[in-house]
Order: sequence, then C-alpha cells, then structure tokens
Amino acid sequence: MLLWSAPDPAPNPRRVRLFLKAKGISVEERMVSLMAREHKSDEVVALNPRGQVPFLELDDGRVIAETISICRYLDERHPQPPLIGTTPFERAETDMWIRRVETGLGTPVSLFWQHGHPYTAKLINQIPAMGEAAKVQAAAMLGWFDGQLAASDWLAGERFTLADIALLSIVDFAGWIGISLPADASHLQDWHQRATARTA
Ligand SMILES: N[C@@H](CCC(=O)N[C@@H](CS)C(=O)NCC(=O)O)C(=O)O
Repeated sequence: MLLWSAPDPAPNPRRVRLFLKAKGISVEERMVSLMAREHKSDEVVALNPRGQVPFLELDDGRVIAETISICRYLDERHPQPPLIGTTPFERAETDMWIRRVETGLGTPVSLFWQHGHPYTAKLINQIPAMGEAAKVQAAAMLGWFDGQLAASDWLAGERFTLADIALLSIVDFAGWIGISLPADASHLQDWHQRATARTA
C-alpha cells in the first residue's frame, strides 16, 4: 500500500497521517510537492483524476482517493482502536460530525484560502469579497463548534473520533492562513489542547 501525500501544513494529507497515528499503524508515504505542482503531473492524474492528494494506492493497483474514504478503508482493515464507531448509531453520529466539520467549516476555510490569501493570488482569479465573506463565515462556525463542545470532551461526546481529527486539521490550517480561534471560544480552545495532545 502506498499513500500519496504532501507535507504539513496541507490539511488533507495531514488528516490521514493523524488518523494513522491514532490507529498505531504506518503506511509507506510518497510525498508530492504541491508548490512544484507535482499533483497535476500525468503520473498523479492517471491515478487520481482529481489531481489531488491524499490518495491510497493498493498493492493490486486500485486507488482510493478522498480523505474520509481512505480513513474508512483503513478503519475497516484495522478496527482497533475504533475511530469511526462500533454500532450503527456511532458510525452515523461520527459521519454527521464529519459532514458538519467539512461542509460547515472546511468549505469557508477553503474559500478564504482560495479567494482571500495572498499565497493563492497567483494561482486563481480571486474574488476578494468572497474571501472576506468566507472568513466571517469560518469565524461564525468556530463559534458554533465552541458552543457544541461546551458539554463534552469530543464532538461525539465521550468518543474521540475521525471527526475530531478532521476538525483539528482544519482548525490548525485555518490558524496557519490567518483565521485564529476566537479569543472567547474557551471550550474550543480546551478541545484544541486535548485533541493536539491526543494526536501528539
Ligand atoms: N476532497 C479532497 C480534497 C483534497 C485536497 O484538496 N487536497 C489538497 C491538498 S491539502 C490538494 O491536493 N490541492 C490541490 C488541488 O486541489 O489542486 C479530500 O478530502 O481528500
């Protein structure tokens, strides 16, 4: 098995690395340089037509792309410790939180990265108003997650799950591009410390 990947701070490859670490398993990684646009090379696009990382190349040549799909596959191959769930309810609950993280927070963070950050200005015809609106939306969602974490250690209550890993990678990437945790989001800040320690 070969994990096609990219170094930090790329948030999606990092999510798989954090997941592997929490599982206590290792998979050979092949790094591509995003800066050198290696993810758009013929070799990579032939394997993953999206031209993105991460993706997992199985020994028989089949490919699984999309971060959560990769993690699902690895979770089934290595069920311990369970990071998605052991019952239909737990699996659905984890999935619910992953979707909230990806669509609620991941989308505006990604839009800010594309339309509001100087680094990507040379790659895309930016719409600055979209970048600004996305930043406001991301800050609002961070506030929402803060409220959700007021009563429990993890997104899915007592269970540390792939949803927490997804949130951690996006929160850290958001911080790196200039969207910090709100100063008054104490529950989210406590969660961030717990999640960082849990995946260290
Ligand atoms: N939906 C994909 C997103 C993957 C993604 O956007 N990866 C980034 C690196 S963090 C990438 O390859 N970006 C280059 C591009 O989209 O062209 C997933 O969850 O795996």
